[in-house]
Amino acid sequence: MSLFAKKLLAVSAAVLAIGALIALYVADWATSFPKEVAAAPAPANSGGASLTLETVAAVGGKYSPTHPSWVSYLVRTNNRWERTTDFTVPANSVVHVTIYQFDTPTGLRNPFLSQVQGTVGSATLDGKPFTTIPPEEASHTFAVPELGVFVPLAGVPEESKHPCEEAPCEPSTMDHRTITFTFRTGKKGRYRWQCFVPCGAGWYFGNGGPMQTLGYMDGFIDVV
Ligand SMILES: [Cu+2]
Repeated sequence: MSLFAKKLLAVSAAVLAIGALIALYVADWATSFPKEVAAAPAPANSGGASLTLETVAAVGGKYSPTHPSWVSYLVRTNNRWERTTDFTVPANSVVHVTIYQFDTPTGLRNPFLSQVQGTVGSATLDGKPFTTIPPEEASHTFAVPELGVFVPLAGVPEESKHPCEEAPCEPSTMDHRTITFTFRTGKKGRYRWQCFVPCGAGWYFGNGGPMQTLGYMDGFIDVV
């Protein structure tokens, strides 16, 4: 075989291999979405919909066999916790959110995001209205930038007595913070939401892994 033929073969093989990897990336990762969960109707007379979420320090092997140590959001549906971050909510409506936050603080790099913004009325932390938390006490945030909604979630103290090791975390027996807030939806569409705390421990600047993969620290709110 001539040198030219060898080179041609090597380049062709490399192009095919890279093409196959790109195809796999698109088919297996970039186009896979978490399961959609519809917000529950809000309690009588309050109108709108309600979402109950929890944030956990480690999602555990039951919810994520491939990434048991990742931080994650879970949603309450049909009386159990599910790991998904795609929620359906009604258009031109209010959504009442309750988040049970079980993780310790990581801290926000941008203190602007430690202010509550874009909610209807006051957000509450452990039953008390609040407008901001010290940036270093943030464990995660719930933010829908397109709707101007930013809510910081305070962390559980490191020395807490009954920490939750891995999901599902149980609010009745394990140490947590409770955050509630309400936001208004507008027209139909798909809105991205995400955590802004660099909580992906062990990843570059804390922003890889669960911060970059749908179904953990970010997802979509489908307004329908
Ligand atoms: Cu987070």
